[in-house]
Amino acid sequence: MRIKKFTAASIKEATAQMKEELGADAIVLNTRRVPKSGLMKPLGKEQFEITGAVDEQPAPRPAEPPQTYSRRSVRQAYQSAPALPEPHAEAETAVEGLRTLARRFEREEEAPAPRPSQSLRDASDIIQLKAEVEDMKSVLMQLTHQLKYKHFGELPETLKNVYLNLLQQDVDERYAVTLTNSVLKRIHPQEQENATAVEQTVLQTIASGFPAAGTAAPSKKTRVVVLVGPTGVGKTTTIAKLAAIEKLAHGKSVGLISCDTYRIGAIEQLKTFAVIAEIPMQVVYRAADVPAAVKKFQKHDVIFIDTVGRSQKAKKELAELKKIVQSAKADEVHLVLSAQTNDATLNEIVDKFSLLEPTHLIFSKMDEAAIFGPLYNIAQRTKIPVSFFATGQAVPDDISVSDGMTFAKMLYQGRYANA
Ligand SMILES: Nc1nc2c(ncn2[C@@H]2O[C@H](COP(=O)(O)OP(=O)(O)OP(=O)(O)O)[C@@H](O)[C@H]2O)c(=O)[nH]1
Ligand SMILES: [Mg+2]
Repeated sequence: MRIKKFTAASIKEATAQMKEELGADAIVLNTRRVPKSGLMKPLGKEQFEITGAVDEQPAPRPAEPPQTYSRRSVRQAYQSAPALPEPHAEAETAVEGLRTLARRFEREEEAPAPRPSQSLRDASDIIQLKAEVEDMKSVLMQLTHQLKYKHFGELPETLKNVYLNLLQQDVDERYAVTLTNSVLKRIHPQEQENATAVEQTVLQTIASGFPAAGTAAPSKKTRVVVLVGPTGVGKTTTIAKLAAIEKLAHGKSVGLISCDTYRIGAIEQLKTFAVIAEIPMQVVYRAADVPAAVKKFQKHDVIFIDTVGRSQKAKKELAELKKIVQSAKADEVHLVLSAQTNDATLNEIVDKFSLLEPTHLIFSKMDEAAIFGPLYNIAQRTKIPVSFFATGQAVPDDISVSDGMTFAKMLYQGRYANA
């Protein structure tokens, strides 16, 4: 047996080399990827090595089997042969029976014996098949790699990394393309290979495109602020934080209204806070009672209205919520979105809650999120100003006014920066 290794850019090429040198009967014993020596190029930096083998002399036909038969094979052949006559039958019939038996043995002998190397060949075929699949995978990967950059002309490596990083953070492809192109336009050509300068430009580009709402303009009129959103996203906690900040940090007079008479314990949750913070609170049971409650706080600077959490799929309940928002004559409707929600669900929530005409988005639970691409996508898609980032359970500390640069860092660096 002759064994030889062949190295080429693809399995196919290496196999062709093997067949040419060792002949058509050669088989593949093994394949592996090997790094290409010399300069590493970004694409096609690997080669494939196959180990081929061939029998130099054709295997001799197995020797004629001796004309003896095991008892078992004789018995089997006998059993499957036409029934032999009983011993007491005539001699000619017995002879004919023996002839039939002999013919069967002859037929068995003529049948080609399986070639001993058949299973080896099968194994070799499987190895080769696997290697070809690997080969195709590698070509596909190269194609995908090229397709990823199809939107761009020549892109420096640093900018390719920007694009890939944005995709990794689940930024929608079209926004990632827009961002990368904006960075390319903004950055000085001499800085394009400077990773730090590129990152700074990326952060500035994300920050300047982020729809931060900024702080509410001072007003003599009472501001009526309603928080709405799916269940458990942090509406009540956020209201407690905001009410405490308005009162303690800004010295405003605050009124609280809870419309959540649906969930057990919801009223108590806000009431406990209201008592501690010494903020007056009203509970309303129907949309029709909202105007009276608002009127009661008409001398206050801000009124926060807490609503029951509703699934975006609950049409009837969302229509009820709309009545509350309308009865309150809300100045601001903040839709609270949890940072843990995926793209598709966020889209559905925003679509269904658009019935309530949200004026702002609040991003909650940002401290628990692993990536921020979905929040970026929803902000870009809706262009609804983002008012606050809620970043923990502590009242009132874990909240901040939304800010483009803070968000840019979280998005691009893929982690909640506790700043
Ligand atoms: N980690 C983290 N937890 C939060 C945040 N905001 C709220 N929570 C927690 O989330 C849970 C639900 O908060 P709630 O304020 O009751 O949520 P809700 O939207 O009012 O819930 P429903 O009224 O039942 O729809 C509580 O355990 C809060 O402490 C946040 O920004 N980060
Ligand atoms: Mg609540």
